Amino acid sequence: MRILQEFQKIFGTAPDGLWQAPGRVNLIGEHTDYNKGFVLPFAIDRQASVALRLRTDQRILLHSLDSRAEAVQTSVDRLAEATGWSAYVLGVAWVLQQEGLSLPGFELLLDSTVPSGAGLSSSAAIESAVALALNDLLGGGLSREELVLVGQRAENEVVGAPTGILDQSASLLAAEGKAVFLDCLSRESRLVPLDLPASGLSMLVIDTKVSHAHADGGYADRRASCERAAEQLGVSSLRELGVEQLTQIETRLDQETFRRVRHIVTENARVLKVVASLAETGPEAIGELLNSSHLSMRDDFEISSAELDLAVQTAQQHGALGARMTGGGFGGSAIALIPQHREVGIRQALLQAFADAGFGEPDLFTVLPGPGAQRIIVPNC
Ligand code: GAF
Repeated sequence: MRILQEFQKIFGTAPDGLWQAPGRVNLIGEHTDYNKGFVLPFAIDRQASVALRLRTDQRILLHSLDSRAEAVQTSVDRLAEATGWSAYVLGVAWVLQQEGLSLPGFELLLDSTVPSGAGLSSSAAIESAVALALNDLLGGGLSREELVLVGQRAENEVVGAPTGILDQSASLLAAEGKAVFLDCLSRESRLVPLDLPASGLSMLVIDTKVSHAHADGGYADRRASCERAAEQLGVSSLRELGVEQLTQIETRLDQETFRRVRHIVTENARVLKVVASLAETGPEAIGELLNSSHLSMRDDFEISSAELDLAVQTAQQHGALGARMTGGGFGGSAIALIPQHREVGIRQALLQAFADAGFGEPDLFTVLPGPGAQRIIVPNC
């Protein structure tokens, strides 16, 4: 494997091991995680790979096979100063240190096939791979659920993005052919079968190439708005509110805040409906729920973009069963649930629509629900 050969070249020795953690597509349940609601992501068959070797001193050396990511040299007493791509690695190391793990220096090489800025959790993939690696090598004994919180804390406190537990949960708790149904209040999760090929379906990702970052203002603004609304309504989180209460809630909030709340409340209900439909009928039954989720994000939560709306609309018009933007929004990717035999036509239509609108060419690829984070067993590691 290239990462192992390159590790040997850079550090002059083999790593202690190799770990992989996937990016994710969120099937449905957007911005519901930090509102203690429901989410239904699945891991995609693209991942961050991390080769890592512990050192006997305090030095930390980080390299990436991505030529845009500069090598970083630091030490275990300077973890919280991390910036750029190294924050995802060093942030996790910092959290583990804060939680009492005695951390030696280490050498790390990263290789990722999750596109960054595409709303597919490239950062959580790195955090999850590093968390699993350090926990394994240092005998941390943390469960996967605990590692989810380590990744989230790294993201919140070192990277500076006020995100929830969706992305790390998808990366660490996923399984092949399954989606992860997660209750963000109890933190209980259950794997839900998602066999797209058996229904003659594919999941097409439309990466608009309009980059997004959760440390930017929009994400934090939506989170703050939800928290203010919960306070105003006297509930500990928006999870406590049901669709039947919306009419009564409307009179107590300003119009914009009400629309934010309506997105969260209806999105939670949609997640539950998707889980029920998958069990009763299968993925062919969830298209309309994906479509209404997108409208709710476009009109109520206002986190879509012209490119995402065009992607969704074009896919719908050319035979998708359903489509929606996925992830935090303000750019990134949309997903479209499509009959396999319509894939060629839908791809052509998307490329044409983007060109006609004067937008940059989107990246189009299909994904399958893949395995969660794991240690890859390789000889001599
Ligand atoms: C991003 C965040 F990291 C998640 O926690 C979640 O809030 C998501 O946006 C929106 O559903 O991926």
